[in-house]
Amino acid sequence: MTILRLILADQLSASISSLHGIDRDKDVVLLCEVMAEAIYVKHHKKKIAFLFASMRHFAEELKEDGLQVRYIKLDDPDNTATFEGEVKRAIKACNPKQVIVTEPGEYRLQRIFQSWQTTLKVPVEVRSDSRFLASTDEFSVWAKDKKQLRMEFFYRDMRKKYHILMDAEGKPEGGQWNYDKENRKPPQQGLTSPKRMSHQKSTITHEVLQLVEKKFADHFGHLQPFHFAVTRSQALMELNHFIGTLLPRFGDYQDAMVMGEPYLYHSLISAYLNAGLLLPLEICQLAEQAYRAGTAPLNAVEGFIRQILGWREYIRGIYWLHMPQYAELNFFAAKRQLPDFYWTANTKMACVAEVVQQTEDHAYSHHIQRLMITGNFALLAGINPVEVCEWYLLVYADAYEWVELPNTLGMALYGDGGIVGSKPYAASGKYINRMSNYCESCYYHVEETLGERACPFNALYWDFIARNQNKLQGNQRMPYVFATWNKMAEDKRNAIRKQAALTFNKLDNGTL
Ligand code: FAD
Ligand code: DLZ
Ligand code: SF4
Repeated sequence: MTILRLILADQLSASISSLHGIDRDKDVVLLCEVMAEAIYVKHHKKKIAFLFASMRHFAEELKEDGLQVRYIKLDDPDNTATFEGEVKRAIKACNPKQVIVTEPGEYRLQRIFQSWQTTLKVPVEVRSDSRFLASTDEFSVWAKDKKQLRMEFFYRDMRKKYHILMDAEGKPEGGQWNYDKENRKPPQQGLTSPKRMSHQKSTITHEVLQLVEKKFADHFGHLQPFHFAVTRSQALMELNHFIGTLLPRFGDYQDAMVMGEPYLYHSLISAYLNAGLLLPLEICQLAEQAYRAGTAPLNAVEGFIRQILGWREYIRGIYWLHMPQYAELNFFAAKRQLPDFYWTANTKMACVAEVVQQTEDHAYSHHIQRLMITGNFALLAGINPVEVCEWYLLVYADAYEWVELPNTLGMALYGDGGIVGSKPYAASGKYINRMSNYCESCYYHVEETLGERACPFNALYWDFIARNQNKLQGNQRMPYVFATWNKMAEDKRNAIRKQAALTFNKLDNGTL
């Protein structure tokens, strides 16, 4: 008898566990474009187009491979708009003895799948997602009894487990686990990056672009130009281009930000990796091969591998370890509304305007832009984490809650009180000026803390420190900051706090 195998938009891997043991003659694979998933947060137009085009191409590949596929398009007249409705319709049409699905990347959907055990008339098997390099059980075992869950130690275990960048004696390649000290260079004058790929659009992709234009016109973001890879072979081209051309300088400019250069030496693979078009181990192994072949230096290769083998797996572990309570955390009790300029880029702060504009154009910004520009501003200004997290979830093509939430709530906002980060990533304009050329063209003056044209990040930084001194007092990594604040003359401290109040006024009346 038939088994119905449901595949979600971020499960587009031929090796996905829900397809293990498939009977090509009897079983039916279901993929469905459903309105509920596109609008529960109003995803960026490019993100929806990327996912629908990738789903349709993946379905074609499964069919070419001899599998029976039931593909439901968004504008199918009978489309019920939800996963549950589509699974019920498929059960009616195919009469399966069982439904199999791989665990989703969001707690919200896990709950829905669990409810199917009672609401559907056939048994449902939810399989673990073997594409990740650490299972959620493995992560829980690692986390057990640890006071602090530091990524670095988890990462070392993962290096050993997968024999990545290890020498013959079982020691880390080059003698060190982490080469970050050699990375993070400020951008040199005139730093640009090589031209990035653009993929030819198939009839399928053109159809999807028309559909998205028509149905999601009011969503954030520009749909055109659309350069995304939408098949595994195109995603592999992106990966190979990165490894061959950009990886050697990845480490050096990992944290750099340059006006008009959204990508620099970043890989741009997160959307493909998270959707399943690429797999984490193959990426790490390819990067390692580049090091062994002498085409990329160790600092770049180690830094890149750490992001995938370390950070990505660690972040997922944190999500499943702490959900559902995690999403409710708000360590600083931050409650200010998300400013309009997160949608319009209409602010005199050149750094924020640039990152929001780029996000609107590409559904992408790189890590330091997410962390130290839009994230840092939200942290300093005390923006409500729920609103910030929703913004990050919908604007980026690579965002699913398992990866977006711990990065935003934990890393950027310190809203989890230190589960992910050992201290808040709060920074004044000085850091932004060191790592970017944004300040050169800004209305505000980065060296100034007081006055009409003083960089807003400066007063907001000290105001954040002063506001939260009690909450952060016990933090081992912050005494120097508090000592500096407390040593300042009282009139200077008062002036800074007054400047911060004026900045908040401007924020509230839309003139910042
Ligand atoms: P590169 O800089 O080339 O890095 C290589 C790969 O490492 C990435 O493709 C990604 O798969 C992985 N990686 C790097 N850092 C992280 C990290 N902290 N967590 C997980 N994976 C990581 N990443 C997402 O994939 N989805 C998100 O929704 C997301 N939201 C974020 C929100 C905030 C506030 C912050 C600070 C970071 C977020 N990240 C997220 C992590 C990181 O910013 C992106 O993975 C990265 O910018 C993607 O671009 P890239 O592929 O060019 O990455
Ligand atoms: C993000 C998204 C969107 C926009 N649309 C769909 C869809 O139509 N069908 C689908 O299977 N998945 C979609 N997704 C992804 C889900 O909302 C969800 O984030 C992931 O499947 C979690 O694993
Ligand atoms: Fe951003 Fe301040 Fe620099 Fe302007 S001066 S770009 S607001 S850091």
